[in-house]
Amino acid sequence: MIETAAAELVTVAQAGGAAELTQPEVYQRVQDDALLNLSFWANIALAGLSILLFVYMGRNVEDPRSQLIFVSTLMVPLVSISSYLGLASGLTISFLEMPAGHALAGEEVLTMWGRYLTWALSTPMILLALGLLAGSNLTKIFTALVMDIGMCVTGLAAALTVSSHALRWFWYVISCAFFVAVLYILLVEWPKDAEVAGTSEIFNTLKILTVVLWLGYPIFWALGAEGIAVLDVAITSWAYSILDIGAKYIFAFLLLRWVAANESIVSSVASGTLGSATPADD
Ligand code: RET
Repeated sequence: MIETAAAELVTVAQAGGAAELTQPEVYQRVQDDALLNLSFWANIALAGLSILLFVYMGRNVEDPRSQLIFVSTLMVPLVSISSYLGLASGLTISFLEMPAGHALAGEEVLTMWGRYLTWALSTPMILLALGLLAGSNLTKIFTALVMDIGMCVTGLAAALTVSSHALRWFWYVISCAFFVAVLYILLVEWPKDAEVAGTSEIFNTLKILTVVLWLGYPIFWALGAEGIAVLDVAITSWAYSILDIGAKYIFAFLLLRWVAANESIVSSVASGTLGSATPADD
């Protein structure tokens, strides 16, 4: 009974175009596309170097809140290495047959779904670090993180839905709605908290960097093969990789350099913030 159900599932998956290529075959396709493969390995190398650099930068940090910012930020390149290894090995890539109505309807489109999955781990770490820097409270930090995870998971759903073209975009719109909540906290709530905490200068620099670069992701999704397909897969992958360099490594470097040099400011905002659910500025 269970075996019959499982066998039916496999047939359905194959009929839907998913999982038709084996992992070695996907890996081979990635190998054949030098540009795509290079975009993965460039990020793996960069993530490795960043980990070493950030550990070195944090070697003397003693304040627990500053250490938490370091750990949270360090998670970003750690997740990144895993994310790009998943892509380079073919583990987290599928060729999905696009539904009727899509610009590439009926064609197998390379879908790097591992990216969206790992964003659900790395982007909350970025937001946690920013929320701590802003001296925000638990309520706002929690809200930003869950909205962000919602954005990534529904973005994953948009990329993996092949039953209906309209539903792909429906998921996309839901993901954007989560994103708007994240943007609201970043642009409206946390700047006020950072003002009170005395971290507004660095916070505002990182806020602008984050908002501008993060906006690029949904734009490239929409223009790429998974969206309206005016850009091909390798270009989209490079676009994500370049956005990643700014949104992760440059962001993390600027943040950690500042935190390492200003531990006393970070530790002085600790008391009234994470430990309490009341707004930091009232
Ligand atoms: C998707 C598509 C659906 C709509 C939206 C998206 C937003 C993605 C973002 C990703 C940020 C990723 C980062 C990764 C760093 O590791 C999922 C592309 C709104 C904002 C910063």
